[in-house]
Amino acid sequence: MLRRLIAGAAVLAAALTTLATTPAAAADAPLRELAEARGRYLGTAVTAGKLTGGYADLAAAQFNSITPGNEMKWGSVEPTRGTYDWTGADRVVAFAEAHGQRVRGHTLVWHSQLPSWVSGGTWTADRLRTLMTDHITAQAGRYKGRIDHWDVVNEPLNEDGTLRQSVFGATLGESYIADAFRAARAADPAAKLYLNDYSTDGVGAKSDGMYALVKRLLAQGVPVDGVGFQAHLVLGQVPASLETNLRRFAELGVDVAITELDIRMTLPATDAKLAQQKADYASVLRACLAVTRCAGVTVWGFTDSDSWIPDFFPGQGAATPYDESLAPKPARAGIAETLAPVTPPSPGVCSVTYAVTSQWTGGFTAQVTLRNTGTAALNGWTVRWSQPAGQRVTQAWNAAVTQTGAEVTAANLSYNATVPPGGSVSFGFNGAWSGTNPPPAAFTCG
Ligand code: 9MR
Repeated sequence: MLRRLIAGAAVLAAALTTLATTPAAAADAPLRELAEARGRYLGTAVTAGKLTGGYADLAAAQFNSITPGNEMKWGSVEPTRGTYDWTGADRVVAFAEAHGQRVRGHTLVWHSQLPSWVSGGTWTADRLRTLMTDHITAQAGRYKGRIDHWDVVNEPLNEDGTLRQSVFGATLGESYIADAFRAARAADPAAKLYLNDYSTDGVGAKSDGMYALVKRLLAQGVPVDGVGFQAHLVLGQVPASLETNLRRFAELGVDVAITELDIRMTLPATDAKLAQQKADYASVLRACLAVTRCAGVTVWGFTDSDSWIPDFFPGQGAATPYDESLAPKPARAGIAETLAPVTPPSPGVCSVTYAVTSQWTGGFTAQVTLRNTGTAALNGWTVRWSQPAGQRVTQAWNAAVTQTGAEVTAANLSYNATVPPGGSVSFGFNGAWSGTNPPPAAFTCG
């Protein structure tokens, strides 16, 4: 239940605004905290066997969503029919839960990394459909209630937007997609169910095919909640239509997410290439922030030592935000600066982020976070803002909130008066609105 609420909040986070953190200061904040304040998640794919030491520390500190890079693929979990090995998948899920991270389950049905007993078999349509739904029921059922998003079907399309003739497509036609989603919904009703593909990031033949497919599935009542855009990109070639493309899918009534972001370059990496990569990461993040239904961004490995690129594209690499020794690259700053609070800085000691976490006719809930960006502890604090459209605070928690006309003042309570340097405190309120519910233009804090 809690997981649903958190996921819902991310999607509904409609508005936020802030004061007083410079991009440079933001670069020091954990990426997961910056993303959360913008109503998004920031995720990474990980390798279960590497989740120790500095790799684990960074994965835990910087990201609030985890995708197992390989451990949930059919070939990993069901190498022989009916015999499951959950070791790697369990390890990743346990790690995420221990660090307050969501899990993107990847993936239930894919033509690749299939065990040979599936890919090499000769199947009647009925038999293959049963194998597929049994697999989904077992895997989604095992992690029921613990997965935020499932990539139910991965890479269903050819480059021209037609159905890939995988063992599933060739044997079952498009109907396998609907059957897979229905089986996943039955096995884990709380998970958001995604269709995921690559080279669908910009508007083009393949994404047009995906768009038409999603429309058909929704028209049939198939429970598709989201579309994932892998975004395995090439340096300097972020599609100009990325944001437009995300938006047109969102307008179909589904969530969207960037699910496997990396930006590869021809090696060696130079300062100029790394600067371009920083700009490219920033523009992908900006596209997601610009589309309300973009739930978040996942990088496909956060360190260059854990990236698939050098193996698959000889001579290329350096595609992720951290280098092989786990040091941050300019791309990491590009992410941080893009996620940083949006209002220009003022020379203050604190910053404020504001997010509407849910909204309904006449009412809304907002969360406000004050962060101490100074070097001394705050002992007692207030946050002030002006409600731009007549909104009224009706109830507040974790702060004493008063409103006179449009002017609102929130003050600490005794138990949360002290905020150490770099620390933050959050409070929330319910409000009433009519007409529109824009965020406050600015906050003062101190
Ligand atoms: O990162 C994965 C790599 O370790 C595997 O060798 C590879 C096998 O195809 O799969 C990689 O992840 C893929 C993901 O599951 C689906 N989209 C493309 C990714 C890169 O190949």
